Amino acid sequence: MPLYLGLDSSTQSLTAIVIDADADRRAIVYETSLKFDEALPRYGTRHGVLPRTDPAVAVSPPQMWADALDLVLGRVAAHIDVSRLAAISGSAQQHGSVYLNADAASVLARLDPAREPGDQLTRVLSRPFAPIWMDSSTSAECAEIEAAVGGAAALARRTGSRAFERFTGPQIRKFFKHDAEGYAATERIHLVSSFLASLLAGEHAPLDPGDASGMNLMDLGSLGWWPAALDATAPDLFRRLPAVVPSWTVAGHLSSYWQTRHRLPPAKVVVWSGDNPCSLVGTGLVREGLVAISLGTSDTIFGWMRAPRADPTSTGHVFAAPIGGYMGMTVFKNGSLAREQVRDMFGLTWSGFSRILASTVPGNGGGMLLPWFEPEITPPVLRPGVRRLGLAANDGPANVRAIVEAQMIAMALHSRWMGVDIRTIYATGGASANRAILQVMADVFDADVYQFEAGNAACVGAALRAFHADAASSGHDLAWEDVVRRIAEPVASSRVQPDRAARAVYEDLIGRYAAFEAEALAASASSS
Ligand code: XUL
Repeated sequence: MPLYLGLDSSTQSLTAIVIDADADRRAIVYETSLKFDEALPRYGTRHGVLPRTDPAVAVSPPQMWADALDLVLGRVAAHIDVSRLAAISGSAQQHGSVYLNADAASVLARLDPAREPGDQLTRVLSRPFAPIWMDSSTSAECAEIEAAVGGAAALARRTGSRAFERFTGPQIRKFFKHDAEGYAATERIHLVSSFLASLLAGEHAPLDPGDASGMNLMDLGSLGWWPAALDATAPDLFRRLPAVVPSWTVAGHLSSYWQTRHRLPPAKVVVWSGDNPCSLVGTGLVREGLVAISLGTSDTIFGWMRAPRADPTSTGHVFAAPIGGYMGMTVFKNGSLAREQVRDMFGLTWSGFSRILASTVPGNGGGMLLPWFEPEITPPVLRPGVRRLGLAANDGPANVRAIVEAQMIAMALHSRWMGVDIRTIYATGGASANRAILQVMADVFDADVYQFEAGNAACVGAALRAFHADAASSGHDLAWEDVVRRIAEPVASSRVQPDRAARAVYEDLIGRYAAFEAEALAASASSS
């Protein structure tokens, strides 16, 4: 029976998950992961990002992602029966872009299998580094694009989001304005997802509508490029962008490079998507009324929606969903790295952090913090800085509880626009393994929280998308409920229930947090 491989190229790591989709034996049969900083130290990244002096700028080397793919595919080939590998798909951090010159097509088709891919790709990059989702350096371009298309609301109505600094359109415009020569030499602009799919297939791969929604360039209605947004972004952009195709499209087959290098078969390469759209599949959110929270480098909250419903507060996004329909989502930049900063400030291990969380009381005696270690996406904060109220900066236990409460309260507040009465939350991402964090989540949302067997729903979703597309390409249109069965189902025994006694505490704290946040935003607006 066939096997399906899902890959997830995230900010800090690359993961692979192989599933056996046989109806009776359906299960994850292999999983492996590497951290970019540790496995590929020659690229000099920290948490997957190149060291920076300006906190607004965040770039990564695309060659590092390519070499990571090589290492992980080597491991996969050594551990599974490769003759059964039918299809591969992937998930990638969203918004990041890779700029390739006119030599790319021939270089991709003729990589030397005796050598690693990264080094061979350097000469096809028309922009040496890829700006990634953590970049917040394009406020000027956001304003220009919004003005050119008739305002933020017009852009949001058409593309699903007002202009956001990390979105690819503003990033492309900045590149065009600051390096016109580099832009002129660019023949193709890929997202991380389509770049890695191209590398697998040995030819330029298209984009899926889910990841293309994170560019401020795609018309959510037609699922094609919106000419007004393209014109507002950079000249002659259409011919530089990949086509947008249905998420279950087979983009090609594993190229001869991988076949020779790792003795892999010419498996189908299914178009990749973004990590959040893939997580929608990997958490089995194939119907309305459910939400998932992903606790990773970014924290995100999302759910499927039948029709696009714009966020009147302009903080959230509507993306096309890789299963058809749409998804609503709100993204927080101060996720795992903010939790890690608090852990490190007080010299704790993760188990020490959890013990403190479990032994401190909900509401923290009223002490709060705003967790803006980095510039924040939701709510928009360009100048970072942690603000505390009724909380001593040197009180370790209180700060541990305050960071997690702040993150959960911010998620509860800024997901209200999605209009879901949240009774159940599916938790995924690295920190979803931490049940003390999930208890705070359950208490703040007053909802049941469930975990999954595999912590990386994006990667599971990519493998399931490969399975679905393989069937679709052979004329079998599988229902998504069947695709996700037994793999993207939460573990029933993992349920974390809300503590009823905490309810009144959080009702009060959420209101006070909202006021504290609004005050801090108003103060920073008046000082800028
Ligand atoms: C989504 C976003 C992040 C990245 C992280 O809009 O910016 O969740 O996808 O990988």
